[in-house]
Amino acid sequence: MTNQKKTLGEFIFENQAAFPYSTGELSKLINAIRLAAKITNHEVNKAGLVDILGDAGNTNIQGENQQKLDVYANTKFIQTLKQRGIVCGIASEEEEDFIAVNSQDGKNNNQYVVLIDPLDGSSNIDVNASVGTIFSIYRRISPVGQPVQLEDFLQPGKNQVAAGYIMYGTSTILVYSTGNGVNGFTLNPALGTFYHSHPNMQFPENGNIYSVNEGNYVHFSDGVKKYIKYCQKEEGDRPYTSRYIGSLVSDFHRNIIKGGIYMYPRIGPTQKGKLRLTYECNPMAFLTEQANGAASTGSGRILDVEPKTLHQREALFCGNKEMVKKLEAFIAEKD
Ligand code: P6P
Repeated sequence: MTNQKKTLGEFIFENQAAFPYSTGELSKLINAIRLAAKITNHEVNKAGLVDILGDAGNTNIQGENQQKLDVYANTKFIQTLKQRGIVCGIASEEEEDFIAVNSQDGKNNNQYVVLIDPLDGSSNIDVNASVGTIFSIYRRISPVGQPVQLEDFLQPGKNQVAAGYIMYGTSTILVYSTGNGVNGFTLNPALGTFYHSHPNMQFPENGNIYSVNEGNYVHFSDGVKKYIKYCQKEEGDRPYTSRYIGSLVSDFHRNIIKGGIYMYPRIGPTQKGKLRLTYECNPMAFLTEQANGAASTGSGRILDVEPKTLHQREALFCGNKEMVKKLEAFIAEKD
């Protein structure tokens, strides 16, 4: 079956040809991500067999226990991206500050910055649930030399030139967009090749799945609570189905295929979000809009938010346009 489908390499080449002005740098960058995905996949898939499971014995800058695979994925993606001489800087959930990448000529006029969550949902590793890598790519704003955090890394999500994720699940799939729709590529592990398995991914017209950690219900705002009750009410096409894996990439991937909304509202007395704006919310919001969906903070477009710090948190509601619109209406009415 796979021999009837294009490989990722063929897809990248054909799409690069569509942009004669492009220097092919972005294609090289996607190829670097493809390589890092294969390397990480190999480790994730055998995590149960070698002593790479469990706690790496230290915590990341978020104060979260770093799982060994988190550290491994972070190292591999940074190494691979550095080697290709295309990026001038890399920011990661696992690194307090961004990493400047010097080019061989020492001038560092590489044109892209990449922000990654190397292994999102890693608390699922020990229970063998799917996890993922999320990436976000921008053109640098500063002219040359060392990248500048404010200018280059804290751009609004609408400036992204590409974004995507790799989901390490029952199969390994790379889903990404360079601003011309969303496409998915499934890895044939026997050949080590990604095949174009999901052309032109779009949220279905109607969605009937809602994904939220209802254990936090008491901490949600009145508008979010009202929307959840709306999802559960027996009326018209409802009640909707509740599905929540606790892995953003996995919940998102199911919803883009079957139709639904993913919600991580602000919670607790400080009403802060959990997800990070720059390398979780923004890339998923870019993909959402490219797949004819909507991505909101609850009161505005995620991609319009001007980031203030590298690891700042934000609420995320993304999925079918109609579902997100309905949620925003409840928030506007109630909050
Ligand atoms: P909770 C994983 O830690 C993550 O960042 C997302 O992948 C996931 O959707 C969410 O947090 C799960 O958080 O609080 O429901 O366990």
